[in-house]
Amino acid sequence: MDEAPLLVAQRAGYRIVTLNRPQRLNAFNEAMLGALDAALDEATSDESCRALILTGAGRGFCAGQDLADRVPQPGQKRDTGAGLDKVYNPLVRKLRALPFPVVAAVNGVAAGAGCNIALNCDIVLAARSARFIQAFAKIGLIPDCGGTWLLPRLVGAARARGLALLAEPLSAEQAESWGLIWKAVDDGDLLSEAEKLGAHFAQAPTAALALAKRALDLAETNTLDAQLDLERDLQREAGQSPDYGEGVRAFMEKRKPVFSGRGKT
Ligand code: LHQ
Repeated sequence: MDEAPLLVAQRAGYRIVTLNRPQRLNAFNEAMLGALDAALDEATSDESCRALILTGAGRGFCAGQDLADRVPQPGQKRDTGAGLDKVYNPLVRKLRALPFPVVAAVNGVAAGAGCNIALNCDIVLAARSARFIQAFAKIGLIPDCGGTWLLPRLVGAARARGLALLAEPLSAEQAESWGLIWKAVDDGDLLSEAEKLGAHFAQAPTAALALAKRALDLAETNTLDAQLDLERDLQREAGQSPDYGEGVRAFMEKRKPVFSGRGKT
């Protein structure tokens, strides 16, 4: 029997999801994409899950779409947009809307859709030996999975164009210094650092973090005026959560807060 293309490990308050086709650098095939979609749904419906770590098995994080499944045949009518419409775009939307923080632990090369799935995570940690490649130009495609939206926002127009048009690998350290990712860490520390974040988020005011994620996403298209109104509305919602009361009480009592993670009751 084939090995499962995705592994899910439960920890106290968070899950580790591992892309598991190491012989293909965890390139996405249909089975893996379906399993990833289901794993996101399961994590969302588990109230005790307050963070997710996404990583890869073996020496790569993810090499993007498995190209062996997409070899164009002569005379065949091709619609490369259909795969985005049906699978990748809903997956990116779901990933970004998760109601808890998502940490990418990029253990090795992240290319094509694999790179952009990582960059859609809330916090991106990368092993120092990892590389980020907008590989699309090498096969005559454009950056997808939100790449053309994310890149200029994360690293600015000039670097976004360089990355998209040259498709050269970017080291983890360069990615950190450009602001593409949160941090590069020593290879041997990657998973422990990611798990530290998982454990931290497992005790965080999750509902407020979900609202902060939503506000930051909407800020990309809002005017300052609209964003001030949105902050008012979301702050009102955060203020009705039990965690707000607990956070302030704990501060006044000089103790560590015990957050439930729940939203307004
Ligand atoms: C692979 C792959 C791979 C299959 C490595 N597929 N086998 C959207 C819409 C519609 C259609 C298409 O796709 C998309 C979204 C996309 O993601 S497009 C972009 C697809 N990805 C790429 O173009 C990246 C292709 N891979 C590479 O350029 C290299 O493998 C990188 C730079 C990632 C890593 O290079 P190396 O470290 O030198 O490893 P390698 O090339 O030797 O790869 C190891 C094995 O993995 C090798 O198999 P083999 O049997 O020879 O050991 C590769 O063929 C296989 N592999 N990526 N995407």
